Order: sequence, then structure tokens, then C-alpha cells
Amino acid sequence: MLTLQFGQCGNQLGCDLFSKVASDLGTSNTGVPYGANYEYAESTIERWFDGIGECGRHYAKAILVDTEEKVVNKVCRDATASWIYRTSNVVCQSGGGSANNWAYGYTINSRRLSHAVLNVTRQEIEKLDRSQGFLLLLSSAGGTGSGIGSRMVELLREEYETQPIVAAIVLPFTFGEVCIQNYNTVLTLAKFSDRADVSVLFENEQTHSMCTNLLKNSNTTLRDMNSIISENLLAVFQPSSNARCNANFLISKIAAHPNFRFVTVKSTPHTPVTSLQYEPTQKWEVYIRHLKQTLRVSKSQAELTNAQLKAPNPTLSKAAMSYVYSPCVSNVLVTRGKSVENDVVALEDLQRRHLYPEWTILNSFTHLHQERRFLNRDKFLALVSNNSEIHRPLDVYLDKAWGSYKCAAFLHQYKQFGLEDDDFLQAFAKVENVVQEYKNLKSRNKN
Ligand SMILES: Nc1nc2c(ncn2[C@@H]2O[C@H](COP(=O)(O)OP(=O)(O)OP(=O)(O)O)[C@@H](O)[C@H]2O)c(=O)[nH]1
Ligand SMILES: [Mg+2]
Repeated sequence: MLTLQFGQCGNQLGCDLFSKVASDLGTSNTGVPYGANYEYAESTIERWFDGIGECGRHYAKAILVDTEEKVVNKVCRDATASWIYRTSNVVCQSGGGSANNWAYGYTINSRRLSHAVLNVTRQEIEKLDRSQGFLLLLSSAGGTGSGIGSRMVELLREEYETQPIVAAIVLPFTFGEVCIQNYNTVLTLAKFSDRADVSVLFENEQTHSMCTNLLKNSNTTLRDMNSIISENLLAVFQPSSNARCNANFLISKIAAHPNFRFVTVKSTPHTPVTSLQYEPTQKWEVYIRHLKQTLRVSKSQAELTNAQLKAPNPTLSKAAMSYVYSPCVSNVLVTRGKSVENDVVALEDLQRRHLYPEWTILNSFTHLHQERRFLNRDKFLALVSNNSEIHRPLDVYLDKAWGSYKCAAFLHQYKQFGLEDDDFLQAFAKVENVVQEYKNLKSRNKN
């Protein structure tokens, strides 16, 4: 996959992602025979890297885009001993950033940079025997990632009609950051909703809580959060034993319906570094039940149970499981690690028809497995879920943005860069539509 990293968040996240790929490749205890590991390493290298530089380091298959040099310079320096970025793939005309303004990124800065980004993209694609599509990384709250990212997803879709486009979009904290982030988020989600084949959403608030609650990290930094996000992405995108599994395959399984193109990734186990050696590895069924719990919603709908912030609990009896689950359009479960006779990967919990609406086709659930240990863990699981709960964060940004729009707050900042009321209204309508579609999902009756 050709990764395009936009703005501060996209570039920092991308750097962490490639570092994780390198450390996954470097794992010494792979848990599989030499041949199987060789195959895994080959597909990994084909997926993420593109040739080897003079120094023997792999070149990341990535394009770096920003409007200020600080971050791209830093991530280029941060590459590890085994990989580097190609300096010719850095598209950065320093212009002091996009001032957290989607319109400035989308109109002014993308006019300056999009031509260069498309050129570098073409060069990269021409080098490949077969393209596996695009992975776009960005935050929705700033100006560059959200604005240039939105313009680029339009241009890429025009130029590469049939290539899969996957986006990983980082959603901002809902408080304490700049207030125009809500406009930026709505404008971004609207563009990605029909241009990208699937957008994986990561909420900074949720990721931050995972760092503090699960990893017991009281001084959580963006780097720590990126580590969780990139583990989630890699758990999904690293090779599985299904040789047909590429971005196209995943999209066909998780986002086949054009009205439902937003997904989240839940993963387990997450253990504080200090207790890694004491933490026993649980049976697959414990982890799978835990992942199913992340789909739980409280009956009153007033609060979410948020099982993702808890550790898997092996003593939880099956009888205690009569909860309401968020209706799912589709789920893909990726399991990584050894499955043995008395500890098989049992899928019934996630296959139950009551999780899925009446109209969904039979195989709304897909399982992918890989025996090789992932990032030095005995077991790691990721659940990619296309489910109704996605409407909640989207609704929050939509509500806040609409609240500001009604009183015309900050609109002049967007209008001075060419945005019109019509652009806002179209974006509101699109995201509102997505929210309604997800809200209206109904699980089939249990009986
Ligand atoms: N998870 C995560 N979030 C980040 C990171 N860097 C910034 N953010 C979030 O991204 C949003 C700000 O967007 P940036 O990516 O900094 O903005 P930008 O795309 O560089 O755009 P401008 O700086 O306005 O030109 C805020 O919500 C930050 O919390 C990061 O490395 N990881
Ligand atoms: Mg920036």
C-alpha cells in the first residue's frame, strides 16, 4: 500500500507505523517455522517498503505532505536503523501551516501542493508491479491534514478510479482544543464519506483513555497514542494466512455497502510494559468474548459500557452476557498467534445473527488468522467493526459544528478562503445522512 501522510498527525502517526512494521519484522521469536516467517516477511516488505537504500535500509512506501517543515524533518530523522523515508517523497512547501483552517488547507495550500503530490504518487505507482491501493493518514481537526487530505482524496479518486483508498482519520478531543475543529471534522468526513472506500476512525479521547486506564500511563503523549493507533492498523493490515487478503478484499468484507463506509478497530490485549512479564496469556475465547463486549451498549442508551478500557476478564461467565449489542453491518476479526487443540479460535460469539441487521448478507462476519506472533506478543486480536455506534462521535461533532454555524461563528475564516454557505450545507447534509443511516440500523430479533 502506498501511504500518504498529511500534516502533523498524519506524519507522526505514519512514522510510528513504519517503525512498528520494522520491529514486527525484527521479532526474533516468531512462533512459526523459517519458511512461514520468510513468507510473512516478504509480504510485509512488499506491502510497506519500496527498495533498499545505499545504507541497506528499506525505503518506506510513503509520501509525506505538510505545510511546515518542522514535523516532516523530525519524522525523517526519527526513522530507525532499518528503514528511511525517500527525501524525494517529501512534499512540503513551508508556508507556516494551514492555521487549523480546513478551507486554507483545501483551497490555498492544496493548490500549491496537490500537483507535486500527484506527481510523486504517479512515480511511486509506476514503480510497482501491482498496486495495493492507498492508505491516507490524517487528523480531521487541523488545517493541513484535513484540508489537503480532503482535496487529495478527491483527486486520487478521480485519477485512480478503481484503486482501493483506505483512510485512517484521527478525530480530535471533544474539549480543550480549537473550536473550529468541529467544522474541520465535518468538512473532512463529508469528503471522505464517498471518496474513500473505507475510513477507519480513531478518537483521540478514547485512545488517550486506553493509555491511561489500560497501560497505566499517567503522562500520555501523542507518541503513546500513535503507538496504539498504529498497532491497531497493523494488526489489520499485516499479512494473514489468507493470501487473497489485501485492501480490496478487506473493503469487500467490511465496507461493501456504500452507505456504511466508516469503521473502528478494537484490539486486545493491551498490557502495561511494567507488568508484561507477569500477565498470563489468556485463551482465545477470553479475548474474543472481550472484543464482543466492546460492541455492547447499555440498555438505557445513556452511557456506553466501553469495554475497550478494561482488561479481558477470564472469570466472566457466559451467563452474564445478556446485553444489548450495537447492530453491525459487518465485522472482521483478525487473530494473530498460535491456535492449538485445546485452545482454538472459537468464532460463534461474533457470528451470532442477532448482531447483524435482517438485510445483511450471510457473511457479515469474516475471520482472518495468522499463526506468526505479532509484535512479539503470543496473541493479539483486532476487531474491525462497521457498526451503529459510529454515529455517536460523528453526531457530537455535527451538533457542535451546527451550533456554531447557526450563529455564523468563525464562518468568515472559511469564507475568506473561498468556502461558501453551500459548501457547509452540503457537508452538514452528507454527514447527517451518514449519522442517520447508522442510527437507523436495527439488529434482527434474537428469537
Ligand atoms: N493521535 C494523534 N493526534 C495528533 C497528533 N498530532 C496532532 N494530533 C491531533 O490532530 C489535531 C491537530 O491536527 P494537526 O495534525 O496537528 O494539524 P495539521 O494537519 O498539521 O494542520 P495545521 O497545523 O493546521 O496546518 C488535534 O486534534 C491533535 O490532537 C499525533 O501525532 N497523534
Ligand atoms: Mg501542522
